Amino acid sequence: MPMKMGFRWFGEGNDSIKLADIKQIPGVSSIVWSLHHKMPGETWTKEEIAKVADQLAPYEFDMDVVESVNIHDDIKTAGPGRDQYIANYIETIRNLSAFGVKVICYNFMPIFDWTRTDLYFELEDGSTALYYEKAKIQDDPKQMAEYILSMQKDGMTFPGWEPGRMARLDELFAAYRPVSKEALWANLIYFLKALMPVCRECGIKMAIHPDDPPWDIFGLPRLIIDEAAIDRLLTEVDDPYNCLTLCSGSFSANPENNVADMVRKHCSRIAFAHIRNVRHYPNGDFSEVSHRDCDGHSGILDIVKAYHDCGFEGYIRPDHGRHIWGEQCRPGYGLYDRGLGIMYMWGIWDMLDKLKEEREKK
Ligand code: CS2
Ligand code: MN
Repeated sequence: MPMKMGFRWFGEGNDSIKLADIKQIPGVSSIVWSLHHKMPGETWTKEEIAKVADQLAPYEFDMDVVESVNIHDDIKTAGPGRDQYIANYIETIRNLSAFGVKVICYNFMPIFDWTRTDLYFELEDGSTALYYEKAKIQDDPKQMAEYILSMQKDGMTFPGWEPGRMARLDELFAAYRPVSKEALWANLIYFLKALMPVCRECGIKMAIHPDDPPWDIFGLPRLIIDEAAIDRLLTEVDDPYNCLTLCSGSFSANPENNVADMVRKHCSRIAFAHIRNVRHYPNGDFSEVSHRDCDGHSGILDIVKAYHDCGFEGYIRPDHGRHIWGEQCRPGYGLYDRGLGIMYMWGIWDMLDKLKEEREKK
């Protein structure tokens, strides 16, 4: 069985892209979905999940991968509501399993999800892409949050950037102030240990997404940033249902991280692969670029080859793409460049299959 190709879709009314268009990208079998109107901590009901199942059914897409069921700040800070929110999460897992969900991608980033300073940075070919300018992420988180929120158009939500939460930034920073990196680790492990028995029973893998970018920002500790962190996470909760969403773009924003090595070392615990290419600038800034290996520094060829060598059978998706051909879409999530990314991945994969077959014939 080969890897299973997915495409992230933000849901009816929350995405400019139609399922019928995704259907025309070769080889996509999974829609990577979520209930984007739910606040972190709320239980997802079977009725709400059933609506998405009904939308996907005519296209024969599976709903095996959810990205994300976001985690309430009380779970991350060990706040007063922690156990109640964990109980809600468990109920959501049970409800998802009734629809055959196999993987939940989530992250444990404090306050902010992915962080960028320019969502439409112009590349030399006239396309635009997400950009991170180190100097701008130093002192004023509010300015950065305001910028990101100002980019939300047509009532579409940005996961992890709920306006309700962003309006409470002072309160949130105060809640995280006593939470050291070690305390955050302890809270993550507590959460996962509480979930594992239910995950085993339901056949659902928890697949953590790395912190993006993989370093502390605005004094907030970030955990899933390198090889040592992966080792720690997989050892402290050594369970086949405690898995990774290995995001090549997130990890490779730090040039010290070698994503292909991570794949080779941890393939059996990677439930979900995000493929994205990043270009580094000498001052530590980075931009996102096309999936083509030579356009960036992430090592896309090595990474895809590592998955192939390991016989990866999990789910994979192109992560962010550029904005090309005048497409009006959510930042990073257009149809065209992600479609190109998929064809690039299949190109590598199919050729590796063919070479393997030829070798075996000899
Ligand atoms: C995305 C994330 O930036 C990225 O790489 O894939 O926003 C991802 O969706 C979340 O962190 C998952 O919880
Ligand atoms: Mn990602």
